Amino acid sequence: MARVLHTGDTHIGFRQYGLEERRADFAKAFLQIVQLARDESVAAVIHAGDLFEDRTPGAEDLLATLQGLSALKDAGIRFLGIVGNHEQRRGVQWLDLFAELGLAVHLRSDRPFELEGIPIWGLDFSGRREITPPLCEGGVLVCHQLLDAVDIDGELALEKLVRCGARFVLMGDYHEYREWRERYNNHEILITYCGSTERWALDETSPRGVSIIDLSTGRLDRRHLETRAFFYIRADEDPIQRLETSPVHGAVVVVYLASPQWTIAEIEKLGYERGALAVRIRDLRAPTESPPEPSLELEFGDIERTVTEALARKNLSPLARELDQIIRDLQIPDSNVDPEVTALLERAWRVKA
Ligand SMILES: [Mn+2]
Repeated sequence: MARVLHTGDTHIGFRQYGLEERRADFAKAFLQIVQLARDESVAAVIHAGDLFEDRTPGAEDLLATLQGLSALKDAGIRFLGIVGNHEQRRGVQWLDLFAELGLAVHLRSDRPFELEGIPIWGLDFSGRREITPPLCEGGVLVCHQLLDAVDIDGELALEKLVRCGARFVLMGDYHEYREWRERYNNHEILITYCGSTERWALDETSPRGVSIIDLSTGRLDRRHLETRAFFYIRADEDPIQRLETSPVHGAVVVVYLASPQWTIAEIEKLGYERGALAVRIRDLRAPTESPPEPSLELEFGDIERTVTEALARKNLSPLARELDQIIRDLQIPDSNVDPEVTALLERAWRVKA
């Protein structure tokens, strides 16, 4: 009886809102999953890509990852993974490094890995429009792509995926948990997204979790993850009153602001006074002729941090953030910025907000 834990989109190393606390949160969520896998005595953790936020995780991110992978190995639990768009490199992948250390298996599309007699194929993220899943007769396929069933711009058709012959398709890339049961050639096929493990974007409002899947019976159970509190204030609520009467200490406060009755500055100020970790305003008000309101959060002295925080407030697309990262990375010589940016654009032809 092979039970596996399906996770993905852990985005370790994401310094969300320019905060070290958030960076630590993403690593903590991964270690929580490791503990869960041990408690559940699963045969394997299947990671469907975007283990890291980008191609260049820091030493503390790698340390936490190695600690997690070692703890799995000590418990006799396999870590089977594929490469997502966020961490994908041109040459050797981080996953290959972990495989070399005996801590992971990089699943392949040309030959399956056998887990208790069940063949498991993997397909790394591909930026090509025409994706042909391998034939996975009676087994498991792990991939990191956007299905047309969740996004009209999705590059992979659900209908086409069903024909790969797998009994289970375990997916990453889309950050919400989804599950479809389809029939093909008189077999049931389970296609599922596990969802991200920490809130990577403000609109990821539902609770985060992972899936425990029994590959013999097809049963899927969700397990809840304890993640950073996000406190949402709707556009039809009074943000000042809500902040004054709610426990927001340590939380990320997200305010949808539709009324000109309040200023961004006063909401931010109150949120921080109440001990919020971060205050994020989604300004839904109609743009006016007046210049944009200045924000409280201006710090001088550390220009790099100031720029990072200013950019973090911009709701930039992942692609824009990656571009910024390449341009500001002191380890990339100026002469390499051009080819690095070109390579990034070639790879990331699709942009998700
Ligand atoms: Mn992702």
